[in-house]
Amino acid sequence: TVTQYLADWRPYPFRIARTRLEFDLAPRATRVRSRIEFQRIGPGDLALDGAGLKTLSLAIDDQPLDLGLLPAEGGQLVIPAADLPERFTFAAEVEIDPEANTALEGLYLSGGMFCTQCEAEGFRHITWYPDRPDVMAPFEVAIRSDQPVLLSNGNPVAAGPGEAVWHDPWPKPAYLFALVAGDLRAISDRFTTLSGRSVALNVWVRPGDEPRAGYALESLVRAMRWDEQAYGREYDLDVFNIVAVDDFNMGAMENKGLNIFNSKLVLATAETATDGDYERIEGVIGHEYFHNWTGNRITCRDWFQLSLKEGLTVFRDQQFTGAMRSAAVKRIQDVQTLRARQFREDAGPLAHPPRPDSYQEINNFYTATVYEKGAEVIGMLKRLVGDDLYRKTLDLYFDRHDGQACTIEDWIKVFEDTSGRDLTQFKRWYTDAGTPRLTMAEDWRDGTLTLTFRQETAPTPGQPEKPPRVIPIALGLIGPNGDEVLPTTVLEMTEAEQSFRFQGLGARPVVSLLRGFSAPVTVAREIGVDQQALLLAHDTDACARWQAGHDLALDALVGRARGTEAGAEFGRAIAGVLDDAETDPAFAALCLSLPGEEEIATTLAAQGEIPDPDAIHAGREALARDIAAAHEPALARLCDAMADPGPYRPDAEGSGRRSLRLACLALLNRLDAGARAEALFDAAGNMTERQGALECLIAAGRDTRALADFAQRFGENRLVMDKWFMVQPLRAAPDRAVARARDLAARPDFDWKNPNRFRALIGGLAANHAAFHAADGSGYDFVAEWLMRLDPVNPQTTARMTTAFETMPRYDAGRRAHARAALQRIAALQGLSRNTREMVTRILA
Ligand code: HT7
Ligand code: ZN
Repeated sequence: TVTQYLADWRPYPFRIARTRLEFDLAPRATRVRSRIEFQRIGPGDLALDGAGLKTLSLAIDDQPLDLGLLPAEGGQLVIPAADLPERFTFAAEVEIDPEANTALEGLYLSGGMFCTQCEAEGFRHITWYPDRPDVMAPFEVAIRSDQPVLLSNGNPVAAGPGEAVWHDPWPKPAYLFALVAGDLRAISDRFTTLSGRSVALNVWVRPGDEPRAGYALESLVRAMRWDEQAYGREYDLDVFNIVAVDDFNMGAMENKGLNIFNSKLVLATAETATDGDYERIEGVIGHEYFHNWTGNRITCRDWFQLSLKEGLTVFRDQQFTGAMRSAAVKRIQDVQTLRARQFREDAGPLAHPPRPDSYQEINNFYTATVYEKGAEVIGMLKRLVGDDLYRKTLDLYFDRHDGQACTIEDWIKVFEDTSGRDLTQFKRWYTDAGTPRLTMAEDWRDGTLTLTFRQETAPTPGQPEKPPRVIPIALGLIGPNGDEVLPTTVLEMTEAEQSFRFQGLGARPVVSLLRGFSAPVTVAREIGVDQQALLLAHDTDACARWQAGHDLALDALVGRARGTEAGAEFGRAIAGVLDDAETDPAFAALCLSLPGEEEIATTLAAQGEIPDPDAIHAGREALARDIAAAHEPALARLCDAMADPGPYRPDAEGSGRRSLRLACLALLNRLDAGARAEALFDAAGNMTERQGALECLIAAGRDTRALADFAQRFGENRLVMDKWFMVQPLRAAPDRAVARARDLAARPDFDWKNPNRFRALIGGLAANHAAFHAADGSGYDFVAEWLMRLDPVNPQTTARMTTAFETMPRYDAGRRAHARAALQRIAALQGLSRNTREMVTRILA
């Protein structure tokens, strides 16, 4: 297996003036003819990437090349520099088999529709090409097929029966190439850009799905408008096409002018999609659209720089969702996701920095660290330079680097140039793995509060030393009567230990720490429950206020997992939340939703204990029951008060009310064994309520009728049935979940080659903490069995799902032995993919 190193990057010795492609589409034998106009710009051979191609001919300036030049085992085709003039046209004709392409990388078939996925290195499965992001070219693409709709990047040039020609004038790397051919219908709109250009917008779906595509189209219009207002970025082609496909390895792909989406991120109606689905659709439509500038116009020099486009684009989509909905709620949700996914990654064997310096398989680096931590790093830069300078810096970035393939250094440099700061130390956020642990000690005397911070980062694989980083610490001070005595102030910590002094204070205040979650760090501080309750009641910063309640809940849950009766303080704090719930239902719902079992396990592990999944589950159930019993009347009243007054709207207000209703229901469910949930399930007017009620019924073990009813209503709808497959292993009692997952896997409609269905069932079980980590190893065995089955079919999805095992090192010896044995069985599989091998090896190391 070959390891790629950042340090080995060398410039490509040729520029491409034009790339022309001709496709004759056929499911088993598609012909691809290419003509690529090269011009030398530096010394070196011509190296072209190819994989799984049946090469029929090769030529330079129409002179046939000997096919004996082809590499024996796939890989690079190298034509020596001595055989090449300064300028030349390379031509190739190859044959590929889209129907056999179950890996969904390159050109493949999804439900009879031809589509492509070329990021990161899929284009080499289509034809011979310099498949690296720093080689950019304008593309002209001709498609011949009997499929009615033929799409590629850029603007349409010509279309006739059985043929279409597309031209993309914007130079792009091969990973942004796309082609779609199928029986599709569009719902359409037009958008007039800031400078007055009219753009045709189309969302293409299968016939019959048109009524479910409206929200995606509206989201696109909102995203285009927002990018003009917030970043001054206009769209740059005559058309913008989005296509929904059912078989897709990830969420969506930003191909220039032709975004391809997993259909679950396009199709939605109130009856079939939850509030969460709607929010994700809006966010991901925005994300892919925003890539047009941060990713496409300015792309990455090499794949080590992936966070340059992904971190920035996630940051932009988070801002967009915050602007469209509630900024505070969005921030809290993002913090929850970061902690659940990225902190977990940073704490385990797969830890890596946002800019890794080596990899074996780049597809394994589309991670929470590259995406979500990458976005946090940008948030810190913005906080350090301020909003106005951030905007100026981004303007400079777009001006200076438009049309280029860039590095993280280029990105840091624009900030240095606009702010005059030296960001050498800040760059560690990109190069160093691990989550810094911030501790704060307080000293109070004579009206002066001295805060002493220490930062420490544990070693991560390959990085034993962790020098201190720049940490922006946003804080405020709350007086004993609840008044804010110091508004938000940003401290810049640069040393391993540093003190900051606040003078002239009348009475000892409570520190509202890490406001807005100003840095991706964990925090340890001495704080009493009364102070936490004061912050929960009075903090002006929503993030810090939520954090105070969350910490109270976590303390209680950790105590319960240890077998104590902890939770009285949290119970009292809940009374205040319930009293105030109608002021901001979405916020109240966040406070009422108990931290999950995985987070409790993480907290125990961080305190040096071995988490016991069964005790965590039992303790959490007991606390939920006690809270419900103590507050039953208020919970029941709120649950009814939050019923939908009018037609369903997937906006912040409506979804906030529904989330509060479901949070109350989940607690009451512990008392009434599913009685209320059953009533809501039967009366539900939308999928948010129906799914929420169904999850409660499964948890209560009262689900037979509801599951049958659900399958009867939605049996024909793949996306809705994915939910049905997911919630059963996820919400079933831990001692029954594996058996249930096995039964579901035996059903004929468990179409496991479809990534959405596979992730629903296998991922559903892996997310049921106590079931996946069952002491007898049955959860590990089930997941490993299915990963071994999927690997030869779809290595990318298999490899990504091995991350279920990344927390293995923190459990007891018995569980660790079961998990290791399961991973070793995967590692021993004949012909195991490079993707999965890399992941399993890193987890086992
Ligand atoms: N940039 C896109 C990444 C992506 C992808 C990567 C590997 C394999 C399949 C993939 N599909 C999409 C999506 C994005 O982050 O916007
Ligand atoms: Zn992206």
